[in-house]
Amino acid sequence: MKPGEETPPTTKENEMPGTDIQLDEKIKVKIAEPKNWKVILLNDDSTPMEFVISILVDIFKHSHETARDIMFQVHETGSGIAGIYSFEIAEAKAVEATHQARTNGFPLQIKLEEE
Ligand code: TYC
Repeated sequence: MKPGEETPPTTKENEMPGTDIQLDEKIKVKIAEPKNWKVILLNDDSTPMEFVISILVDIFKHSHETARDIMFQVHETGSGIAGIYSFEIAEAKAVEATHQARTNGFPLQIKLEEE
């Protein structure tokens, strides 16, 4: 505005243009919960039992007793759940466990499965 020019009357319209539009539709936003992922250990013939237990304790934060139970579950049935996490955490733990296995020369296989 120029100096001395009269200010226009304040109305709702020129204060906040567009705010007098009324929407009579309700907008429903549905956001799905992100799925969790199971980290599954697979059995093999040569990864040592104690190594699998140490992975379950160190990376998946189980007690030694629970780790032993999970390891025997895998050994006896072919597979077992190490833990259930968001995809990013599941992937990071699977990568770390696989890396430790390969570094030690063991063929431990791990897969991720959506819940
Ligand atoms: N079957 C292995 C053995 O007898 C032990 C083992 C358990 C290997 C669990 C892998 O994910 C596994 N040494």
